[in-house]
Amino acid sequence: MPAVITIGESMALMIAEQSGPLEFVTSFTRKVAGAESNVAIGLSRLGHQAGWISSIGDDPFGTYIRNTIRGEGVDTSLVTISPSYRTGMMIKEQSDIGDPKIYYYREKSAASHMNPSALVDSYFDNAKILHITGIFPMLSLECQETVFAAIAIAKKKGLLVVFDPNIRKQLWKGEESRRMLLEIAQQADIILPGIQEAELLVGSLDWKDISAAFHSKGIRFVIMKDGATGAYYSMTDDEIISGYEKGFQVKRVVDTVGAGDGFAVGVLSGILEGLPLNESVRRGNAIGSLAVMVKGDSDGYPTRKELDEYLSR
Ligand code: KDG
Repeated sequence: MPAVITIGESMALMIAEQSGPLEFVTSFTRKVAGAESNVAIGLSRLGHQAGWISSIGDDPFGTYIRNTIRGEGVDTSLVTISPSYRTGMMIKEQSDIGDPKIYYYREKSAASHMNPSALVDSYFDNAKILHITGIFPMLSLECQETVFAAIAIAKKKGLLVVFDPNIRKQLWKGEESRRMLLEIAQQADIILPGIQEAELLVGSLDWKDISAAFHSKGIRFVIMKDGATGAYYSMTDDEIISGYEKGFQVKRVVDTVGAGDGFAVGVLSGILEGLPLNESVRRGNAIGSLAVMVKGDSDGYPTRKELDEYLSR
């Protein structure tokens, strides 16, 4: 039974082998993309039991995704194969300046048609954490309902609810999206936004004010990513404990996609292992930095041995 449960869509990821506009690209590398399965994979590499709830199409990409994620040791027993819808796809352009452009082919995907019937109460029995991102509930109303139903089960069973807003421009519907993400955030124990995401959700403020705004909504832990620079953290107990953990410098950034999920892996694994918050955040920074040095979302996530070596350099 998993210690951490995630729910979301994963897609076949095609990474362009040449830089520049896609119309001139002739070869691609195939990988798996999906914020929630990234987190499950990262935790599994560190030896934690993680479960990923999803739906895939009855097609070769669906099989590839499920087998890859399962091969990483993630529990996929609640991944259904849809008879009616396909597996989503994502294409990544390569750019020599800045982050790559992303193209989604995910409308009408199997995962975007999931509904609360995908959830099994007893699956949550021995779990400690439910990890939700803002991507999945943006896909459809049914996905939104699935997220709220999962949170309700998690709360009933005493799990910590972790929410990473993971705002995606292509899925964003303005005020409607903001309201919905805030509604999820209000039910979370821990929120992991990037600074710009936090500003979008609660207004442009200084980080302490942003944390206070989230705390006033009942969120106990606010951990805010500041890119390569580091991350702020703030925790309400009897009093507020807050601080900043500096990021890890890397020689060359190849691709930042997947770094936020790597950060979540560090924080969540730290919490599961009872580390103090600042050490969990430091671990998040470490895994985020390992993720940006390679192309695939999760290829840079470390095993336990690799993490220990990296942290003790
Ligand atoms: O966090 C990484 C994800 O953005 C990427 O794997 C793709 O899940 C994805 C999405 O929906 O954009």
